[in-house]
Amino acid sequence: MPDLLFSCSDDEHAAFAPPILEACRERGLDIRAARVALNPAAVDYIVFTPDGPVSDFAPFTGLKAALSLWAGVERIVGNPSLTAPLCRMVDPGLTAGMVEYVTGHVLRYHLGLDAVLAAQDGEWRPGLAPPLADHRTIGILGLGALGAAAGGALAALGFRVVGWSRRPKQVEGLECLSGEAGLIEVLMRAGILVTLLPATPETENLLDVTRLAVLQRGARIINPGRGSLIDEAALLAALDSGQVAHATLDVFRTEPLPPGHPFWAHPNVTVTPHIAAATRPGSAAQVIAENIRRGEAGEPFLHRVDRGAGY
Ligand code: NDP
Ligand code: OXD
Repeated sequence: MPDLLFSCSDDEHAAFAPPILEACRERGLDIRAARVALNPAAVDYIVFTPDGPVSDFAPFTGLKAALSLWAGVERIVGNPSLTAPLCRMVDPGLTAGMVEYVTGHVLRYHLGLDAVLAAQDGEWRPGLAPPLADHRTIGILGLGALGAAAGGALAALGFRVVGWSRRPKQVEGLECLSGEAGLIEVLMRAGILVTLLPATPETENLLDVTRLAVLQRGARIINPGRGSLIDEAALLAALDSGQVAHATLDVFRTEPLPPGHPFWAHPNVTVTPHIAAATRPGSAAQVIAENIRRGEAGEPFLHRVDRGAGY
């Protein structure tokens, strides 16, 4: 009988433990689950979030895998005490949420919704119809589970979508680029830029003063990836100069975003509190249970993190 330890917050435990145990039962897995490991050496799997108590994995000598409830694993991937496989979360529910967040904020910019709402002042102004989607190029940095899904949804709406990834790849409906030259081309062409990259040493400050300057003047940025992708001072300067017309930011170097942070009061910044896409218990439970089944059957895990690449 595999032993499962939940190392997450109390709220996460309350939301995720019942559907995970149910999904395990559906797979014929009889699981012994605990909040506290009385015998760490007997634990087979740890359901992990950075909000939980476990940060030293050394006592878990029999661990078969750490199963992250989060998609982003930057707070665990470099942990030297974790030698067992690490699997990140790829959850259809989370992906659907990200598609909706990105599509909604792209459409806000595309349709000029802020100006539309502000212009209801009694004066009839015809002739201000926005361009159609096929006149707008959206850049997506990161073509993984989330970037590819968001890009696909935007392409289905008619937008021209040009994406960028570490390795060359093909995503239906998208123009896909890679490498430094590919990045510069995406930045030059994107009227709206969406950043869905993981936080790694390579992506730290990817959007710095030089690369922000490559964007079309008046470009918009939507960042539901990680705060570390953008040099904050460079972004604030680009917003002040009009090089970047507006930014919608969901993730930050420090979370919660401190009350005095300039992003809060900036007229051209929309702050959302890391809500772009939550892991959904029902669908995520299937992913966790499937990985436990695979571990018990000696099959390869789903969504295993490449520790060298950092995601
Ligand atoms: P994936 O691992 O599936 O995809 C990551 C993408 O980034 C891949 O296309 C990868 O390239 C690319 N990439 C990684 N490093 C580089 C690099 N150095 N240069 C160019 N491209 C690079 O991740 P997901 O799509 O599932 O998630 C992306 C991120 O979204 C997460 O890491 C997390 O930070 C964030 N997130 C935010 C949430 C929120 O609510 N705000 C919710 C969930 C996730 P390649 O294809 O070649 O591997
Ligand atoms: C995640 C997140 O990584 O919520 O899952 O940001």
